[in-house]
Amino acid sequence: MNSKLTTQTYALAKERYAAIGIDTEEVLEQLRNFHLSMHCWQADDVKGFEVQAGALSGGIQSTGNYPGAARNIDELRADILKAKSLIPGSHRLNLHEIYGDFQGKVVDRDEVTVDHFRSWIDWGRENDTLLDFNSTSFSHPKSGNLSLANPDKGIRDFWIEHTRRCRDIADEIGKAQGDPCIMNIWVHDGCKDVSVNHYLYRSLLRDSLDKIFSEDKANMKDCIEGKVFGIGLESFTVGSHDFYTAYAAANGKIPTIDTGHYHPTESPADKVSALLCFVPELMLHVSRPIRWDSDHVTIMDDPTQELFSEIVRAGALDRVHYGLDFFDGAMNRIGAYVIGARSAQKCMLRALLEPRELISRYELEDRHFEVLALMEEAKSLPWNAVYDEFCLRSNVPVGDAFIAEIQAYEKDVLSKR
Ligand code: RNT
Ligand code: ZN
Repeated sequence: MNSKLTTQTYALAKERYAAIGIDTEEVLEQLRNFHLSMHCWQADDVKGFEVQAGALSGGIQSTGNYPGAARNIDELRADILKAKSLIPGSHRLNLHEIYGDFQGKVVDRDEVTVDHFRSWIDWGRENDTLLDFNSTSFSHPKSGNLSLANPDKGIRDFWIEHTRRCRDIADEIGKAQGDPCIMNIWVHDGCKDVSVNHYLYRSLLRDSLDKIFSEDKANMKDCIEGKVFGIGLESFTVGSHDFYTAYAAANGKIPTIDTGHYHPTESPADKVSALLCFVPELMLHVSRPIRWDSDHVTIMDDPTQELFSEIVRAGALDRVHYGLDFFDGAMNRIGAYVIGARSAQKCMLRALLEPRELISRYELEDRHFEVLALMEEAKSLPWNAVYDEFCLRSNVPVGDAFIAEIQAYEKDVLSKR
């Protein structure tokens, strides 16, 4: 699409929105301040760079073997920069501990330090990218079915030490970048089959978290992520949604809502207003579950739209951290990032463009016909012209022009791996 057409289409859209009281220039500014935290693990199917790396475990799986996965830190960094060059706005990078710069040395999880992330801190500074962080309890000989909730004190202590170190690293990253590093803790702990020691496991997880969080840190924020089940751990999950919700509310921590971690008919969006009454902030892992936590690439589907709309309607834009979390190995992985990030942005844009003051007023006056009519009308307003303008002003490809760029990158770079 040529830029003149984009500008003209935007001018018309701007007028159309002004007629319902929405200032698209203001919305574009809000969209510029909407930062996604791009998950580094889409580029290499959650493998990481440990010299001693084993197979992916912990009940998660990346399926597909499309060629071109990043094989080392340089390739992964190049891929992230390529993806970022096709996504408007400025975005963060979310690192897992196993993506440290280990320089060919075996560094066990209870030995990791900020030194293994210094080159990432430099990379972030050079590339204008703020970093977030995750401890990694899967894909390790001591992962088993239970880590922080393991009745074996030796194993439990190993993971406590790992997670404490991760908090130290996150704090150092936050300090260096002058912006809090958001650290997520997700552990896979659970049981494959019927089991009876649920209270024991949950008490142990609570005690491990208490130990991990015993020191306050000024430059990082703690998030805790529950889920329904993992592969091979189908019957019971220690860190369920209720467990972490209660823990977060009692301890002022940030719950992570991964959109793939609920029963298929349960609405992650509906949790936003409920949780924000009791916790300071939320972290999101935006994904697309298909029948289960399958981590397909985010698209503009109803659940994603509803999630972002709920955040905007709650006036909570700056109380939420916006992470992505999908890992699809069945298509061009850079393309997957770009589709997922742009779709999340489009959902946020549509949420921002909703004539919510008017709708809210009608609702409070019990005028339900008007509410429904306006919400239906809003769906077909020319939001896409605003997104195209955002891309144009951000110097990234407008519309489907990014497809050709990804095809070229595949031909020139990915296919040679
Ligand atoms: C797993 C969780 C977790 C992981 C990442 C890799 O079900 O969603 O967030 O996807 O830590
Ligand atoms: Zn997640």
